[in-house]
Amino acid sequence: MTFLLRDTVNQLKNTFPTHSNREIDVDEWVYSTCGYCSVGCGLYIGVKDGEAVAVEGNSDSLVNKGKLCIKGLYEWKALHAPERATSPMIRKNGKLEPVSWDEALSHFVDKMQRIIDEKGSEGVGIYHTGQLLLEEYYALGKLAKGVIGTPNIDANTRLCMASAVQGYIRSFGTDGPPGCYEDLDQAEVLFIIGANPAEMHPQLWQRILHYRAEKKTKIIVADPRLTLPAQVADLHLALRPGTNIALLNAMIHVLISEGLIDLEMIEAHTHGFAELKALVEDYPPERGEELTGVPAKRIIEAALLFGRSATATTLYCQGVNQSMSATDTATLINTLHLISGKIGKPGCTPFSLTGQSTSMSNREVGGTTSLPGFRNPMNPEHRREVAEIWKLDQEKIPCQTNDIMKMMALIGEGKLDFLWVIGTNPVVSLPDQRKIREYLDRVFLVVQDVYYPMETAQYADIFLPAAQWGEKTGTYTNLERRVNIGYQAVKPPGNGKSDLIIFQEVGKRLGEGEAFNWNEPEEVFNEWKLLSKGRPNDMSGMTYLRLEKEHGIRWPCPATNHPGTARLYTQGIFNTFECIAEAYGDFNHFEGRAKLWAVPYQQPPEIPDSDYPFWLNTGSIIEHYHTRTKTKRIPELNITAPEGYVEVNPQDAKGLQIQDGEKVRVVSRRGWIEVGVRVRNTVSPGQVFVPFHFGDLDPLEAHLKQAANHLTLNWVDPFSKQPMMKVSACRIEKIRHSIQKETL
Ligand SMILES: Nc1nc2c(c(=O)[nH]1)N[C@H]1C(S)=C(S)[C@@H](COP(=O)(O)OP(=O)(O)OC[C@H]3O[C@@H](n4cnc5c(=O)[nH]c(N)nc54)[C@H](O)[C@@H]3O)O[C@H]1N2
Ligand SMILES: Nc1nc2c(c(=O)[nH]1)N[C@H]1C(S)=C(S)[C@@H](COP(=O)(O)OP(=O)(O)OC[C@H]3O[C@@H](n4cnc5c(=O)[nH]c(N)nc54)[C@H](O)[C@@H]3O)O[C@H]1N2
Ligand code: SF4
Ligand SMILES: [Mo]
Repeated sequence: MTFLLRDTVNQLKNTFPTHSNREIDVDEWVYSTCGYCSVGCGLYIGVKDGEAVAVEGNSDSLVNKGKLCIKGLYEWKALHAPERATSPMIRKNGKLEPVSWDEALSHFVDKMQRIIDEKGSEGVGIYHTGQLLLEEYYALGKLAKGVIGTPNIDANTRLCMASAVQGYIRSFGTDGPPGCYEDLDQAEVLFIIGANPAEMHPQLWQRILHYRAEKKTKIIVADPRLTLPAQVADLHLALRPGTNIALLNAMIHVLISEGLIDLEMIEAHTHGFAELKALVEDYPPERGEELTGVPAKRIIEAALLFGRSATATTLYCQGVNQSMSATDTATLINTLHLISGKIGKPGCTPFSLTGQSTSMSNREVGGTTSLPGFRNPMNPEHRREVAEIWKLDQEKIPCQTNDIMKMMALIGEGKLDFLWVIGTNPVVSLPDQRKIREYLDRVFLVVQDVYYPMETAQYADIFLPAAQWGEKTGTYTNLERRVNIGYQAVKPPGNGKSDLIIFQEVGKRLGEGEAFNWNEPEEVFNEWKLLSKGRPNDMSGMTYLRLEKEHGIRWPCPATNHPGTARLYTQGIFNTFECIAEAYGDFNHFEGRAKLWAVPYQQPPEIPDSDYPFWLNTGSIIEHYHTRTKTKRIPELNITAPEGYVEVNPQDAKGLQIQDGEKVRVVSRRGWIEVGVRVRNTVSPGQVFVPFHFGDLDPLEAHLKQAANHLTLNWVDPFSKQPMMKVSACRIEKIRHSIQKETL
């Protein structure tokens, strides 16, 4: 128990509101938005003699009211690291050598053009991120789909939000979280399934705790681990990994049998109730218990708490999106809210927690599967509208795009020869690393990042140094659809250029100078606004000035005197009209009704057995952000978690005869890692948890073998193509005949 307490204290300390920085001597405070998580905290960057020296929370921000978590507070330090990339590089004689921008981009475009001539545009792939600015995704989408015309474009949002997006589309016709932060304040019940906001969305969690103290909000947490939210919840449902569907079906069974549903809503605004009712008849709470391991009486208690409350909001994140039946789970969460009438009104919404600071922006402007404005790439009218504003050839725009795991397979098959990786680090973050590294070795690779060295650059043929957060101007959409602005505070080091400028230069070199001829980021925003007009995510009433003055505006905002929109679907009219919907599917014919999905439980493709007896769960911790390119360089963050580790339950540690701090080997069917053990009762017996942040190809860490994704499964959700990183099987091996080093 002592360890649990120590962790809890650390976590609380880390999420504590910041003190004021205003006494720091600066020349200027520049209005901006946090570049880490999707909560979207408003802040100012303090600049002294042209350098960032501090960050201060924006006390007028409606999101965070001046508070920041420890990551946001120290974000300015990420700009200063000695490993900031300052020059383009080309691999010569096996080594990346500095070259001019002209040489790097000429080589880049020549090589790309040669591959297009040989294999068609399908020979080229682009894999980007959730961490650029809206304007940059817009420009990149235009370049990839309107100029290059490749179907091979995807982003790390595939690993993150793809299932939530597909869930929204399949339930409501288009993407977009229906609710807003006020719903968290007002809900009588918060159902947190597969999310750990205390560590991952810290200021949102502070807000939840604040209103809970006032309003006695009841909290239900469904998570296999005893996370901080689970520790303070009224009800913790410690379900077996991969069993979300079984839990939700059993809860819906109780709601229907107890009559805790909204028949008026169901009849007037939805389709598919009969199928749902028939399916959940097979999921009485006792069957729920059998499949999930959660006692039937707890499942009933959770359903009654949810069903009897006047208002309830469900928060979910990677424990849904990266778990078994991910898209189905997202649709079932939407279904739960639809049948209970808990949507489109205060305190009531299904709410996907987005991950990165601008992954919503990427979704909005069509950076991956869709076209700008949540348009359907299969719909000829939507394609025509986009091509018209782009002034580019409609025929080039791909009807369908490939996800990153498919792109990797195409490299393996010799069909994709050129890959441009922008703002993501797949050599740490993609599953089944052995194969990923083989593929990256084979392909002609361009890496565009802000640090060098970094893991993926080990495989690069060309490296392009980019400007990062604080060094460029543009917009960020947070997880409640609030668009905010961040202004450039300082210059990028050396010869670094903003991603936007790099995309413009590539567009010009490909002969489409006119289409990329913007002088300022706001000109890009203005072009995008034309495409957003009349769409569900209409931003045509926004200007940079308004965004700053009003501390962000939530879409839709169709006119310059429109205040923005707190909640979607308040009239029960959904976007399932064929002319609006973001994809084709049977829901297209529902003419404004939402679709209720009936989905059976399916067992994960890999479960523990005698060779690999433990459930392997991977995820994030508060100290680090993703692959740590920023956070490992910030001592205040790195100090409590400098190396990879595995959490093991005390009972299992005893059985395996391993001690806290001992280094062990964690082995799966795909690979192994060697990391220190943290003996914790935050994980249940039979389960282990490995944070995915740690890599092993940065020269500083090359002696370690610690990337969780050596272990994970290459298995994607059939609808969203999102890899399932939360559920697989492993074993723990004691390392014998070696000196045990205390790493923790
Ligand atoms: N400090 C920090 N904050 C971050 C990030 C970061 O790297 N560091 N990343 C940001 C990004 S991009 C993202 S996507 C979010 C991620 O935020 P979260 O999704 O909240 O974090 P995870 O740790 O990935 O997973 C959440 C929980 O899902 C649980 N889980 C695993 N399997 C299952 C299951 O089958 N069912 C259920 N119900 N639960 C399960 C895990 O035990 C874990 O506690 O955080 C964002 N915020
Ligand atoms: N096993 C397992 N794997 C996971 C997860 C998990 O829970 N378990 N979580 C997944 C999730 S939710 C996510 S979101 C992914 C994240 O995985 P990645 O996208 O690989 O993680 P990051 O470290 O954020 O990579 C961003 C890169 O962009 C660089 N960068 C930062 N700002 C800029 C910029 O402005 N321009 C450019 N060009 N580069 C920039 C950074 O230095 C960094 O190298 O990992 C996924 N992988
Ligand atoms: S909660 Fe998220 S947005 Fe706010 S300061 Fe922390 S990392 Fe940044
Ligand atoms: Mo994410």
